[in-house]
Amino acid sequence: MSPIPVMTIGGSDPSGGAGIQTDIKTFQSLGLHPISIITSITVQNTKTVKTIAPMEPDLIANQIDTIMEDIPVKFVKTGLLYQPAIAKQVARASKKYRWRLVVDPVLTATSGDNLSVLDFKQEIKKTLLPISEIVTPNIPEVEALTNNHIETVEDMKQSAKNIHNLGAKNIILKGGHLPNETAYDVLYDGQIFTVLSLPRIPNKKAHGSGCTFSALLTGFLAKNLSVEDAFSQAKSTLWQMINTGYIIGKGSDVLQVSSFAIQDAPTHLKTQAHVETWMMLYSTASTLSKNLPLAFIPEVGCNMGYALPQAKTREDICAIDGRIVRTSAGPHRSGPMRFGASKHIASIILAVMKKYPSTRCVMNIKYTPQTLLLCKKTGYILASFNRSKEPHDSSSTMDWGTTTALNTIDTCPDIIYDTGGMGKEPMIRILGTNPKSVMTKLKRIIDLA
Ligand code: PXL
Repeated sequence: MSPIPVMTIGGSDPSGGAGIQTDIKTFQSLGLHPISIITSITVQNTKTVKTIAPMEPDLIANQIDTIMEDIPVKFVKTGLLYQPAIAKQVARASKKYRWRLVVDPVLTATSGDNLSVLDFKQEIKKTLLPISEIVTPNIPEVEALTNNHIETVEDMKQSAKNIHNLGAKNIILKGGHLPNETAYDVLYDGQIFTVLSLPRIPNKKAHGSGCTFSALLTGFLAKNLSVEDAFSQAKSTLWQMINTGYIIGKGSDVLQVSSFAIQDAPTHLKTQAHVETWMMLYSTASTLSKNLPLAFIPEVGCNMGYALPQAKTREDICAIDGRIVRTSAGPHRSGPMRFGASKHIASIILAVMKKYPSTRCVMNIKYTPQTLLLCKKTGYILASFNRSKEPHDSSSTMDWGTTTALNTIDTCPDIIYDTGGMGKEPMIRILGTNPKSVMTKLKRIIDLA
């Protein structure tokens, strides 16, 4: 099946962080076919926008019509349009071709530079917002469009209503500019409000996040998600793109727009503790999946789990959804970090935490007699269990085995191992307070090998 074509109409950002360039990267990363109509050339780097040269509106219309003669585009996002005459051409085309339109009402850049001419705001209120499926203003933009002053989530809701009254079907108001620890975004569909929040990622001044967010939204709509689901996925994906963003110049960060960020986007980071747990596991598992020697990866794969403080259920434990597996190209992490992802690892951690609440992290490595010898050489405390002793009515081997091993000594071990059973691979498990301490223990074992 060929990829779905999705169109972006916006400005060129030669630094590659915002505008058409990030939209193309976003669509491509989602497996969609990017169509790009350039409305303007901006002269900018990661520090500043120097000038904007708009294209002739007729030339823009000609690009659009020529594409539409040929390619059946349904999903379109607009970014930097700059001039009323350009907005008019886009509105004309959207009506003619019955687009499902996402409008990012770009007025100013993150750097504070102006990205529209004076009467542009009035023009889009009149022609573009009334025909859009989703409008995605940020706080300064919605303040400019509504003349409201916004300080709270309640203010955001009121302004979303005001934009809805202009005719837009859905409004997603991005709250990132408010000075909160948590970034709240509000979706209003004319009836209900959906408020999503994720903790702010410290020390990131991301450029292009507005463009990328609306490109993600448009892409997820094209992939047949509902507005609400597209909103939620776009938000967590953008969060991960910021989280893994990088510095390429002397100014703002650039997002990491890639299929990896889309794959790894977190779900259900409900509290700051969830975020911290997820982030530490993510950074450790990313290192592991690059550097773990294949000889230490069991046949069933290697997993690492890290629990919230006071974890009580499997849902409180974050682990790799899938595992780190062996491939001929090296170790490969086959899925993202997710709370509730591993029943196996969760059973072990929960059993350990009942007795030693601060030991919240476990990973399993391949058992060989040699590796067990290395573990002993490190001076680590070892405990073990014997699968053949498990009672028939035991409900969880891992819970029983872990508890049994812990009961053989009166301190928390660094290692719990078992030598396997009928059809069961023997296994070594490294315990620690967090992913970093487990990594340190693993490294000492590897270094002895
Ligand atoms: O983020 C708004 C925006 C849109 N389009 C282009 C930009 C920017 C911000 O810098 O450069 C081309």
